[in-house]
Amino acid sequence: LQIENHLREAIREHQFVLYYQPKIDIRTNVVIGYEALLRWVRPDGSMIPPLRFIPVAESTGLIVEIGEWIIWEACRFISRQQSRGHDVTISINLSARQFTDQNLAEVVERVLQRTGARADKLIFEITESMLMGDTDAAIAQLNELKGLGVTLSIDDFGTGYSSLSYLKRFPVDELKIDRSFVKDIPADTNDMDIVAAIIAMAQKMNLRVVAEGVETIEQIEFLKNNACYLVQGYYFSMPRAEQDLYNLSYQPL
Ligand code: G
Ligand code: G
Ligand code: MN
Ligand code: NA
Repeated sequence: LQIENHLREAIREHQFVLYYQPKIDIRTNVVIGYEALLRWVRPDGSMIPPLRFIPVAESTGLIVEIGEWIIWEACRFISRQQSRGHDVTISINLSARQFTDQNLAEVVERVLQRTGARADKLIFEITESMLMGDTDAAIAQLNELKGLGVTLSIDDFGTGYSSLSYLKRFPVDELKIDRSFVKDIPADTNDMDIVAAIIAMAQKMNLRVVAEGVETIEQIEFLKNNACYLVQGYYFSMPRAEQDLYNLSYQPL
């Protein structure tokens, strides 16, 4: 209950901020987009990691209100980037509660209209488990979102139970290979086989594929050799505050 009250206060007192992690095309080292990651900054300056409060926000339903703010903030970010002439995407993580919310598409449509953000620059990340329960409802929600022109992505791919053939039933555009399969490349040949297989199958299904948690040049070489060209990870950048994005040396400004 205490953290719940703190969360309400955090919403009221504007203590949430979005950090942004670049998504890079490793053929050119160009930043093609960012993933928005929520941060809670307490008045004393300390930062509370999302894993400590998102589960509470989810179980209390407060995530819907916080999530709506995230959508607004991310679209305002796109809009600012557009006016700088930066044609970048923004990826937003959706929680299960948000994804099942009947008003989600309506909210997204309104925010796109009001901010002038281009729908095709907005990507929603959902996890495999969110597609599992009520499959028909999930497909309906995905279709409603797709109808707005946004892009849909499966986050943490490989950690859930869905097969690629199962995924075929869902109108998604992108797979993000979970960091756990990337982190031990090239030491773990088993993980290398798994990642190569995911990339090959994603290509056959016409899905864009993104590798997460890339930290070393060896991992980048491996991904390039297997024709996965979109990556995120500490090798390029941790998630950063917006004002700290503009001095990244690899960004072609
Ligand atoms: O940087 P990192 O510690 O940000 O994120 C930890 C976890 O919290 C990740 O699984 C991430 O998906 C989740 N997370 C981060 N930001 C958000 C957000 O805006 N909404 C939701 N639902 N989850 C988020
Ligand atoms: O679950 P999701 O993929 O949305 O969350 C991404 C999480 O991974 C965030 O907590 C983010 O800070 C973290 N992250 C991003 N890149 C790296 C990386 O290269 N190494 C590690 N250890 N974590 C990363
Ligand atoms: Mn994510
Ligand atoms: Na992930």
